[in-house]
Amino acid sequence: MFRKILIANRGEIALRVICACKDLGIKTVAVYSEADRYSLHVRFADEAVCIGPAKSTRSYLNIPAVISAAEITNSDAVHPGYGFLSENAEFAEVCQLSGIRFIGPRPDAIRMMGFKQLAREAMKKAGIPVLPGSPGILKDAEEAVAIADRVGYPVMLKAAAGGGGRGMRVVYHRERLPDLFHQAQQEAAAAFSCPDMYLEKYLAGPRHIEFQILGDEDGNVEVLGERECTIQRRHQKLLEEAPSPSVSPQLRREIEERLRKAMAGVGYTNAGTVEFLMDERGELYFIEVNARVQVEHPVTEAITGVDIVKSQILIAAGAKLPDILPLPITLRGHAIECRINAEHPETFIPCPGRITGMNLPGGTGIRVDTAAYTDCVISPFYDSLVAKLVAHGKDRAEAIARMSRALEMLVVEGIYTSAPLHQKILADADFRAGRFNTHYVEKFLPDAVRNSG
Ligand code: MV4
Repeated sequence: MFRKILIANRGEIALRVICACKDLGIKTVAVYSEADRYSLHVRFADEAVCIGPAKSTRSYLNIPAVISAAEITNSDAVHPGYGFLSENAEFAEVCQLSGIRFIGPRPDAIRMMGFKQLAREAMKKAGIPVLPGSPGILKDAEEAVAIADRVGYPVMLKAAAGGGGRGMRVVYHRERLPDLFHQAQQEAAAAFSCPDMYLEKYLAGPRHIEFQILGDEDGNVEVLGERECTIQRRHQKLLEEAPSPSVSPQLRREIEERLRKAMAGVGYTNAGTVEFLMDERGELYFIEVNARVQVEHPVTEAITGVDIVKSQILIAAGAKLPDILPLPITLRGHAIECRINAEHPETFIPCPGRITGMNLPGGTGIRVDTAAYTDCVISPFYDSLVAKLVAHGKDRAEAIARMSRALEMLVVEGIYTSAPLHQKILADADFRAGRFNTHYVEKFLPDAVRNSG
């Protein structure tokens, strides 16, 4: 087992990893930027190393700085959290070459999942349903037109190295395709240093559903059910739940069975998330794999009783899934997460600043993951997540009731937060009935904002 783990992250996820390490009796090393000197991950880790200025490219994304911190502290392993270096195959490689265990998938698996078209081909070959589209990377705009004619419009052009919505274009008309192809290609080249594009049939107003995977180095893969992540705006998830109100036990069993084989087939290890889109008919189509622990992992922890971060650490240390998981995995009740962001309630523009006073809710069925405290500063340099409220209940109605109660008892003074929007969503009849798609949040926004956004 590891003696000491360096956490290459900040905020609530750094604290989350520290908690898992403390539970396992493992020493922790925090790294921090000059802006994070007074952050809780620095305070609660056993050791802390400053790795550079506030700008993340010079600190949390600075591979030599992170590796040096691991070396001078004699750390056995690095946990990357989410974001920053978590899906950087080169970083994972440098860790291994420096004799530091990277707590995540192997570099080649991270690389494959980063090339979305490669992942798509591999999943298709393994029997996972994908949307009709190009068989590989598009050679040029002419080939794109030929394939789009076959697939039928609308189609979506996607950057092979993309993700999070950048380098994507929806194409409704044949005549517009060459132009949009070149636009998307240029955006992709600028953003990811890779102009490769592929295309898929476009699904209008889908639901976004993702399955949680754990794999060990013996080739065992387990699926911990799915999360419903449809409630989002501009590719920022706002509220997630597990299980999805629109996945039947039969569909879950079917997808889980295929995913176990497919992910074992590509030799996937550690934690990962397989994302799907669901159409109006309730069919699921693979879109991409996230090779990291995700922000919304606590809803899966609530309904499975599995500590996902602890599992990541044990897997990286060589543990086998049958020895660390309560198999077979069973789902208990329903969980909801609300991401409380520092942002203006109407424009969704980040509103960093000092929190002058706060009360965090608790009580039966409530978990709060946060690194915020009274007098802390939500920095403009990083994401605007202030806290994750997680409610667990025997069913969806009880989880909703507990979340509403938690939101009422949440106080954050000195900054604006998204909490009022969450209250509106939880009170909405469509949300309560499970009637929503990816366009759902737009209806809560004032017309002026909706039109300009
Ligand atoms: C799509 C799609 C419709 N059809 N692919 C957005 C981010 C990236 N991970 C994939 N995304 C989408 N891919 C096809 N073929 C619609 C989206 C999409 C979306 C997906 C999930 C959640 C929110 C979304 C918001 C806009 C677009």
